[in-house]
Amino acid sequence: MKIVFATNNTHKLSEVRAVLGEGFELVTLREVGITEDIPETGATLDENASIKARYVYERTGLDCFADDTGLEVEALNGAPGVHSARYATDGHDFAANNRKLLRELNGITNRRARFRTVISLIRGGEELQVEGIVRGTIATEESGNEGFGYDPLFIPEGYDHTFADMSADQKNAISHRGRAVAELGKALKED
Ligand code: ITT
Repeated sequence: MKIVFATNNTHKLSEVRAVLGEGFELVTLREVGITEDIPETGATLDENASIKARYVYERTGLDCFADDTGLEVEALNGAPGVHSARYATDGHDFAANNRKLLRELNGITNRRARFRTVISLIRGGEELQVEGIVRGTIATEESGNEGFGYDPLFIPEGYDHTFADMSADQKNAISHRGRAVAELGKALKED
C-alpha cells in the first residue's frame, strides 16, 4: 500500500518504516515534489498533525499521514509541548533544546514528563487521528547517542536509561511514536 508520510525528519521516517513493516510503501514529501517547510501554525499537536496531513492531501490528492510530537514536562506546565522543535532557537537545534531543558529544570525535583505523538491519517479524503503516549522522567544529564531530539534526556518509566541509550527496536517497542504508529497500522489494515 502506497502512502505519503508528511515529514522532513529522516529519524522519524526510519522509525515509522520499522514499525509499519512490510506491506506499506512510504513515500516522502520530496518524492511528491513538496520541498518547502509546511507551516505548523496550530496551537496544539492535534491541530499541527492535521494541518500537515491536509497540506499534502490538498496538493497531491494522495493518501497520506503526518505526525506531530511534543515533550510535555509536568514542572514546566506542559512545555515545551507544541513548541518542542523550536524551544531554544528558531531552528531544530537538538543540542540547544536539551541544554535549555536542563537549565529550566535546574534544582527542580519533579522531573516527570511525557512524549505525545498525534498522527493524522487522510485516506480517501477521510481524516482520522490516533495518539501514542509514553511517560517518563527527565535525566539530570544527557546520555546515549541513538535516536534524536530529546532522547538523550528522556528516561521512560520502568527503565533506568534514556531513549538515546536504546536501540531503535527497543525505543520503537515502547515509544510514543511506536504506539501511535501501531494504532495507525491497525486503522490501515481495518478497511
Ligand atoms: P516534521 O514536522 O518534519 O515531521 P519535526 O522535527 O519538526 O519534523 P515534530 O514537530 O513532530 O517534528 O517534533 C518536534 C520536536 O520534538 C522535534 O524537533 C524533536 O526535538 C522532538 N521530538 C519529536 N519526536 C521525538 C522523539 O521520538 N524523541 C525525541 N525527541 C523528539
